[in-house]
Amino acid sequence: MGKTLNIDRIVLRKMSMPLKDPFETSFGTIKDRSFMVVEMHSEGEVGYAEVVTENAPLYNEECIGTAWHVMETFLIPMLFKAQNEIMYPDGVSSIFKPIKRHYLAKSGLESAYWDLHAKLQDQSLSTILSGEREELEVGVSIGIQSSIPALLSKIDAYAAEGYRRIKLKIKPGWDYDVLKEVRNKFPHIPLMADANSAYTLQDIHLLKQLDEFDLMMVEQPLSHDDIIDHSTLQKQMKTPICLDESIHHVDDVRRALDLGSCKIINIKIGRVGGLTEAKKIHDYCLERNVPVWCGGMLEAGIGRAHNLAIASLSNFSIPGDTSPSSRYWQEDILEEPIDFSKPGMIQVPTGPGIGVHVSLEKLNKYTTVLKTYHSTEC
Ligand code: OSB
Ligand code: MG
Repeated sequence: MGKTLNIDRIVLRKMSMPLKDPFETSFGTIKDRSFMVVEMHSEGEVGYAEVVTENAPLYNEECIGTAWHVMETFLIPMLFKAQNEIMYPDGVSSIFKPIKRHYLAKSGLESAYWDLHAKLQDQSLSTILSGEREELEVGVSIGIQSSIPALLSKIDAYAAEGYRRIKLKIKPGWDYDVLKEVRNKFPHIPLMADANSAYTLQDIHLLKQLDEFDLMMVEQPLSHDDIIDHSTLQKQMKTPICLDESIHHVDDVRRALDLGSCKIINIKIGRVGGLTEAKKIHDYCLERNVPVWCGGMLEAGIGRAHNLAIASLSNFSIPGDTSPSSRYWQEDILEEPIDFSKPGMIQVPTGPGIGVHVSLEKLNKYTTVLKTYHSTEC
């Protein structure tokens, strides 16, 4: 608790970073990752966060254009205006409450505020959030490949690196036969599939057939905004359903669990509007004995570090999409990239805040637009 934070300026950056390999999902292919970085300055410290959206609104309804607009026009002025009333970082989400949705935009500012707060307290973000885990098991998410042999060799390589769980992206035409061959070749590997909402209840026959493969879960098989049809599907499927896109806050989780729409929750800090809601969802799922895991959004090092902090909470009992920097980047924006501590494991940073050092040189190298907002202007 304690004194309020005095933010003197906020910097928004639009970033573009080349991925090592294109990443294909049911909603499209990403070659260069576009996203935003938020810097929040106070007393010589800087809180950082990423806004994990893209140029186009394909994962959800937000894109960089909408996020920038909503942050610049509404969220940043609201934050500057009300900052003296914020006694603790969880107050930021209350300030943003009048603005509907725009979770990824809100999360960028809210998460930067948490980092800044933790740094000014000289404590790690994990500690501030009451994280208990020091080292995390890591899974990998593998995009749709050009052929099944190409996929099998990718899985081989990631398994050899020590990843504790393999997640495969699926879509109509890249599903049953692919999973069958993967299961034949890797009978014991912890395996799951993520459809990014590519199916409907008309595909129920096919989805039920996935029960053959002993998957840990199927992630978001049906529409991005649905919890009703998922409940129908879950009643007919043995494999646990995990919701990603459909979950924005703890009430969504309550409704989904009450309806029996899923048995596992993917928590992404961005998708739920920031760390406060992410922790709420974690705590609620713990009460209801529902496991959670930390999803990924092709983050650079700043977002990766935020994910490690939240994933250090006790109920993150399933390996997350919290891979080392090298999974996606030739060069990350950190002085030292995030790496395995041992195969398949990553240590939660213990330094102040997100506990990683951002390289200003690399940050600038991949910045395409930069704008600074001063508290006095609002
Ligand atoms: O659905 O989890 C998803 C990447 C972009 C958008 C949505 C998703 C993903 C991933 C990648 O699966 C996870 C990662 O960052 O490693
Ligand atoms: Mg997903």
